[in-house]
Amino acid sequence: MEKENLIRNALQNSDSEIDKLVQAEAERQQYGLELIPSENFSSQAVREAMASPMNDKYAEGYPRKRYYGGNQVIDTVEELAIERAKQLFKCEHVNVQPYSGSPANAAAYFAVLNPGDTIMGMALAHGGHLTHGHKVNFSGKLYKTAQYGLSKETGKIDYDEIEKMAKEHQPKIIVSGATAYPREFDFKRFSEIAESVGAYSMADVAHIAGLIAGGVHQSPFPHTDIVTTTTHKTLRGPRGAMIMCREEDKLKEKYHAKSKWNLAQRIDRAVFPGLQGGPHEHQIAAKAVAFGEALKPEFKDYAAQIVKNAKVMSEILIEKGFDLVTGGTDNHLMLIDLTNKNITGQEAETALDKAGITVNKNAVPYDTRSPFDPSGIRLGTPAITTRGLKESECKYVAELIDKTINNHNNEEKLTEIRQEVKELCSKFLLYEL
Ligand code: DSN
Repeated sequence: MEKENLIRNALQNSDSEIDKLVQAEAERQQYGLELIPSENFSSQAVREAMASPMNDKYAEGYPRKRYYGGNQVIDTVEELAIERAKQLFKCEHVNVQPYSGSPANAAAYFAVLNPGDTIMGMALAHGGHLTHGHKVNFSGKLYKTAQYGLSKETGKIDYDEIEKMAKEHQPKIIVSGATAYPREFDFKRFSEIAESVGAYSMADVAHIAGLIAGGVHQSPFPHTDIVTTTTHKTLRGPRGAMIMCREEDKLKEKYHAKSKWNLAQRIDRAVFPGLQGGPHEHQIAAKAVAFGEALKPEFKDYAAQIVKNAKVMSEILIEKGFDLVTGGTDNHLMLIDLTNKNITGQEAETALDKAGITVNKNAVPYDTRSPFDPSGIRLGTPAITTRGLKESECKYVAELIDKTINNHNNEEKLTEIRQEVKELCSKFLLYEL
């Protein structure tokens, strides 16, 4: 990518305290390696849309049907975001108003479930998400849940086991998608299982949306009823989310026979007025910009490069004796069980931070340690790929990770690695600072 401006003239003049912190964060990003797989660097165009006067407009309702005046321009922006998203994901209906991933999932459930219905989703401890039915989250409090895990032998999804669980628990919705799963999802199989028990199929593709848009991961369409995603991960847009679905409710007779709404209408009504108030139109403008970027042919190259980079890093890490859950990766992320390296996830995260390499500690399937200091770390390539790193640099990054883990108690060595990280980052600058 080209170096970008961080325009903040007014901020510098009016609030130097916050401005200095913005500068400090930009420097941290510029001279460190960002390997958290859910993070990315949005373009300057996306950030300019976020910082535009669109921030200031209230627009409850939907395009051409608003509760406030003055929405002529806003309507066009939201219509563009919807049209671009439809084109990108080849889906029938899109709602671009969800503020973020958790509210998107909440609205999806509100659209089709009643309190007390059963959600089946992947357990957080195996790589799922809080909103897929965890007991401390609204999804596990309002609804009954059945949580599936990964195979103990392979670390992969066991579709036969999910089918068995679905028959036993008779869920009303089956959720696929994860935050720490390094393999491809078989959305067709998920939907077949859902259909066999008369459940809705939902895919939360937040992590892999950019890979789907770029054609390097299978699409959940046309198999899946409801698809939610954030817009800021591999999709490289602003913080935010959207819900995509088919128009028709295939289970209308079974669950909503008396309702006059189809699935698309139920989703829209669940987002507003069901859950949210005024949509964040600056964020929606920025989503439209990001979808426009993702529709360009270069985005396909970007998505393919994310996967190539992850593959090469995983090969080097395996060579260096790291235990990758599932034995590798098909997508943008790697989950590493550090037990054989005699270091905990928290210790590794701290040492890597000192070296300027940002990852997050993460539980591995069947982890016996606490989530506050689990056995693993999770890392991925979307952000470093955006800044221009290719296979040869990614090999080097994997070597730096190995060196850091081997020297995690050696402050002098960590300082040396920090310098190597800075030198690498200086060749791939993000901002004009
Ligand atoms: N926080 C996100 C992630 O890191 O995967 C999930 O919401």
